[in-house]
Amino acid sequence: MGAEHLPTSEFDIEELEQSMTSSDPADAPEMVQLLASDGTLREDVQYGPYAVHLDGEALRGLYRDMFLVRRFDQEAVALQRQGQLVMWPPLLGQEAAQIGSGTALQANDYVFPTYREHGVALTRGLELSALLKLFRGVSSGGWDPREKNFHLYTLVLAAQTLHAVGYAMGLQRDSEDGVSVAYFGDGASSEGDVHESMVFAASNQSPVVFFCQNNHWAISVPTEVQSRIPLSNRASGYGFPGIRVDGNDVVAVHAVMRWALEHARSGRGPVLIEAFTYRMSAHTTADDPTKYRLSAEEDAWKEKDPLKRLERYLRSSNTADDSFFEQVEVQGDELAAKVRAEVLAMTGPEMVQSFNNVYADPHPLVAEELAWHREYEAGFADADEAGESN
Ligand SMILES: Cc1ncc(C[n+]2csc(CCOP(=O)(O)OP(=O)(O)O)c2C)c(N)n1
Ligand SMILES: [Mg+2]
Repeated sequence: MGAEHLPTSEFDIEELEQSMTSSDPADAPEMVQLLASDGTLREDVQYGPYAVHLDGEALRGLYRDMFLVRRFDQEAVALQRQGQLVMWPPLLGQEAAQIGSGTALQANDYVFPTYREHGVALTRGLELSALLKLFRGVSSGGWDPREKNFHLYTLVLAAQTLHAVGYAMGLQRDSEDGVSVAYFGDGASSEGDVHESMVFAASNQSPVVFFCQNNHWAISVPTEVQSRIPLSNRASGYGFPGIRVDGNDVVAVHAVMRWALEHARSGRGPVLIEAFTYRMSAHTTADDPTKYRLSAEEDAWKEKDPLKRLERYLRSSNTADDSFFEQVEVQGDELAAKVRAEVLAMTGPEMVQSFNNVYADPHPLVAEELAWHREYEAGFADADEAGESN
């Protein structure tokens, strides 16, 4: 076992990594990249045409969205640290994968997210503070999914991939035009639900895009443990296209997503996109990544920061100047202050609500338990009064 990996790890990561690199290089997917790390644009015959519509204003918009969701995420972490949220899954590092893909969607497309798709939520026009209701424990959802075609956050790994395919099959049967999009992680790719989803989607040639954010970690388990081959290669086993895209390149993600949506929308069936990115922060605020990964790895990915990369391009091409970046920072602080005020004003549901939600109709057992609970709570009222009189 490599010394750089935890002795508690059950896996020989070095051996796994070697077995991946020693497989036939012809099988290694090319990674689509349109904006190189140094901030220069690249030609791409297949996907380049899907990005030509991105003029200066659109590129500045992509940067603004990435900046705003990063600022929102930072505020959510602070709120959790101050005891205002129970926990929070940060998206730091995945802004390009989410903003690039979300901005390629049409209003009638339908998104089935995991619990980390804060950037996609922003592109759908959700009030970002609504995302925090679940994590403050005041709601089991937080928004009406039908308003923006953005389903509730799903914490049961990969369950939403089945929902997405079911929805896509419904679209086919209703002759509707939208595309269903299933977001999921590299870890979730090991779930049986993903396999079943892909089989059904392929068999039905359903209009669904599987968008896998390979952020390299499933809590403390590295991607090498989930798959011996690049994840995007799995698509060919199901019989549909799989594309690996540089997930920290917002332009490439946007272009590849547009291509995939067009493919699905035109009746040619599903597509798998693997957005190759990195979770720069902890899995959630309850996690400590220093226990299972090296800071050298984190530092290497910091160099590939999606915001810095686009900033380099915007500056070197004179598409944006200091005043633009200053303005975006002010907007970020305004958003953070708004979200903070909204969260602090959120109050929890009455306890009776939990009992009312058990069955559609009244039930004697629930009524009995509610009566017990009321009596139990009333016991504290006596204690409070006694406390006050002392
Ligand atoms: C069915 C199921 N098994 C286990 C878990 C516990 N769990 C929550 S997140 C997570 C890791 C998921 O990793 P990945 O799919 O890569 O997504 P990421 O968190 O990296 O975005 C696990 C194992 C769960 N929520 N659901
Ligand atoms: Mg992951």
